[in-house]
Parts: sequence; C-alpha cells; structure tokens
Amino acid sequence: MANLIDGKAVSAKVKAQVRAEAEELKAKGISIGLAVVIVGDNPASRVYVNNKKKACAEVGFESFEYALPEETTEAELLELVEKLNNDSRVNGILVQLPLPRQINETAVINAIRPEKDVDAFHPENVGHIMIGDYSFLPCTPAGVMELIADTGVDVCGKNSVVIGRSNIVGKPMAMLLLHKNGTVTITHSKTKNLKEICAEADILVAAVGKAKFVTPDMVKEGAVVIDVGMNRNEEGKLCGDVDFEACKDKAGYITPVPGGVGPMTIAMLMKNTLTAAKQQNGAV
Ligand code: BQF
Repeated sequence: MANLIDGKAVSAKVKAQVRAEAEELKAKGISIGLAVVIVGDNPASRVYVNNKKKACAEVGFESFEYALPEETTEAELLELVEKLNNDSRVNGILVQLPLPRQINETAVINAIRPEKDVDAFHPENVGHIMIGDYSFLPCTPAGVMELIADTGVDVCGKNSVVIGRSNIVGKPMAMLLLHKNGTVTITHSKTKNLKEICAEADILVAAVGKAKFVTPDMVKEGAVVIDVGMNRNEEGKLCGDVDFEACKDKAGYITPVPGGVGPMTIAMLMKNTLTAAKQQNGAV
C-alpha cells in the first residue's frame, strides 16, 4: 500500500491557521463574512454549500446563504451579486456551480467584484494566476498543491501530468505545477497515447469525471497520484477517477475519495476568504 495522503488532516491544519488569523482580526474589530449563493435544488450542490457553511462556522466566519429558486432569471441573480458586491459584511462571494440552464455562468462570474471572487474564476483573477502574481488561487488546484507539498515530493523538474482541461481544475492546475517548475503535460479526451503519457508521470492529477478512469498501467511506480474526481459508483457510493484498489500498491502516494482533495477545496476557500477580508481591510 502506498502512503495515503490524508486530505482531512491537511485541511484541518489549514483551517486551524485560518481560524487563528480570523481571531486576531476579530480582536481588532474585523469580522469576516462569506456569501454562499445556491440556485435551485441540485442535491450535490446542496451538500457542497452545507460543507462551506460548516467550514465557515469552524473557522469563525459568518456565512450568509442565499437560496434562490430553480427558475431564477439571470437578471435576478446579477442583481443579487451586485447587492453582495456592495455589502461590506461580505468579504467573499461564492456562487455555487453549476447554475440552471437559463443563466449564463460566465456573465455571473464576470459580475463578481474580483476582490470578492474567492473562487478565483473571474477573468481578472485568472489573468493574475497565469502571470503568477495572484492573491487568490482557485480552491481545488490550490488544495492539490498543498497535498503534494505534504508528501515532501518536490515538483521542480519532474513530470507532472494533468488529465482534464477544465477552467476550474485542469487549466489552473497545470499553471500552478508550472509555477513550481514542473514539466507539465495537460491531457484530455482527444489525447493520443494517454496511457503512455500518464505512465511517465511522477505526479499524476486526475480530473476527468469518470470512475475507475485511471488504471495501474497508467501509474508510474512510486508516483504521486492525486484524485480530483467526484463520481458515484454503481452502489451510489462516492468515488474518484482513480481505480484506488488497483493503483494503491503501485503509487508512492495516493489520495482517497472521499477524504482527499474534497476537504482541501473547502479549506482553501476559507483561506481565500481570509485573504479577501485582509485585503479589504487594508491589513495585509
Ligand atoms: C470529501 C465539486 C464537482 C463539481 C462541483 C469534502 C467536498 C467534497 C468531498 C466538497 C466540489 C467537490 C465542491 C469531500 C466542494 C468538493 O470528504 O471527500 C468536501 O464540498 N467539495 C463544489 O463546491 O463544487 C463542485 C465537485
């Protein structure tokens, strides 16, 4: 069995740090607030929003939930975002994705003030990430970097392979690995020789959205295997993109699902909200 990377433990450390800093700010009269907006009643989204509210309570932030009906119009949601942009109690704005089909996600993301964009999805923040002068990192890739750091494996000069090229995970993930001087390959559904490319990876990050996509023939002996997937298997159980049982003896380090990347996503959201509050209060 490879070394199991404990996302719950690493996320607890991050949250403890955030909590300590939040307490210091509170002593100076600064409280921290996150607005969490959910549209409709997607059950997975409801779980994620509840996880975010619970984490806020753990680190001593206020959370403000806005639950809007499925049939909300884009104009109505944009109006709420504008209200939150101008609400001084709200340091961070989180609009839970995906949104119902009548709402253009890009329009909503673009409407969030970049200073409150704690998901780091606004094009201004994406640009900062590309250049490497960011204040917010997208939560999931940032969490993955923390998990890799926890293994003690240095990304510098090694082969990192990312499977998936989404704007939320794959693309920014590749950029963060590149900032650490990794030799980075982004692969996707059109990639030829995917298995061979993955098998050369010292660090393999799977963000595909298909259960058991990563099989042992794609894993280099001793590699760091990070599973970003959130799928349900035949029995309705949460599982990642990696065939964990089949890969766990070949990998050097591997994340479980649940309890791997997921808790880190939430912890990094708390860290971004703290950063936003510090910046908005001129207390960097
Ligand atoms: C765990 C997400 C896909 C699409 C949109 C802890 C979460 C998940 C798992 C969680 C996710 C995934 C979130 C665990 C937030 C991560 O114990 O393994 C926490 O709440 N996540 C999201 O907000 O939107 C998503 C995945």
